[in-house]
Amino acid sequence: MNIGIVCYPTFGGSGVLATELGKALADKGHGVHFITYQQPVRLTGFSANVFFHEVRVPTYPLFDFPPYETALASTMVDVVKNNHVDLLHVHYAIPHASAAYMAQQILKTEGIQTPFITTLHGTDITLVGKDKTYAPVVTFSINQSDAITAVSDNLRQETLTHFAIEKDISVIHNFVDIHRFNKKPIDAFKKAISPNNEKIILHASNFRKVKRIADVIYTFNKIRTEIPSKLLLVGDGPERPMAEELCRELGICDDARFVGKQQDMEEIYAIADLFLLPSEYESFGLSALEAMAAGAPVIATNTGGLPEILTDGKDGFMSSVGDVEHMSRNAKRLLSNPILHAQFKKAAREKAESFDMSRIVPRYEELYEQVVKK
Ligand code: GMT
Repeated sequence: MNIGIVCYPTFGGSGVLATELGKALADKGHGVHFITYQQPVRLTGFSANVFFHEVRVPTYPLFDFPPYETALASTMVDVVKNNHVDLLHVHYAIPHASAAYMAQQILKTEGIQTPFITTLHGTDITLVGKDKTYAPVVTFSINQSDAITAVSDNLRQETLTHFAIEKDISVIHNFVDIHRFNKKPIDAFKKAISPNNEKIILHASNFRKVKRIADVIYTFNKIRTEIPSKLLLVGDGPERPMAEELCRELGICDDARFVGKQQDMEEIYAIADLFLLPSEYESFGLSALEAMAAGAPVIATNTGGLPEILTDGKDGFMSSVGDVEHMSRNAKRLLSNPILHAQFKKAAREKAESFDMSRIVPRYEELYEQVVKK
């Protein structure tokens, strides 16, 4: 099958998931055409079955806001016509689903039937999509999709609660390549971060408000009073200056290290003793799953789809949003007890195995078969 994948090319979870899905499909022999404004960050290495089509948005003095959605729809039309694309799979509703609908209508006028599938990832529903400015278009384009998927039961429910959706939404959870995330820690790297064998506490995100980065830092500040530890912060985004300032105020700059956006996440997860994800909301929490695949227990909030991955008290701990006292207490309990920590590490890895790509990717393939046959 030839599949057009539309996604954000950045480090965000939806782009990462879409890229990993495309690579997995290409490995299984499908032709995969990525359509976006930049090469997706996780699209590295060469595969004969992978194609990248850049969406160019010509500027013009009249445009205060260059019309990306129009350029995207036109590029979709071009890619479908010239590459015998069987279906379009768009990740993140805004503006990808409405652009796909537009492309579909244009193609129809030329006698080409191209179904499109919309995968809802989270903030396209829970934050941005709900905004009155976008909601009518989001609702319409989701309803026009030939199939809709959501990355967790929770996100499916959120979508049905906040939008008038007339079609079924299938839940297909995020997945992970458990082989890729099963790396042995690189000693030199571990030593660079924790020279005296301090515990390594990891957080990775796009540093947006929803991630509650301040809670990461407050939790760590409480942990370090009892457990010699280092905080490793991976990623970048609008909350980073605030986070750096907070570390300065608390006087913990020597123990908290900001390393920015990173490619080889499997090497980083491998040295982590614990992963912190105190988000306000996570539709799923792909970073938590990747950490678990690397054998890092997770301390997270009991929000959104996180309870669908984590089992409280077995492979991680869950707390109410903002309860840094509870999060730090659980972290200290885990990090001060090597036997308990080892049990959690094993359980985290086992849990991640149930989300391995070998189990989840075929679900997308089945869906593709269904919509193409319709
Ligand atoms: O985590 C982010 O803020 C990025 C965001 C995105 O859309 O790029 O991630 C969302 O999609 C991921 C992949 O499906 C999920 O694992 C994340 O939980 C979800 N983020 C939120 O719901 C905040």
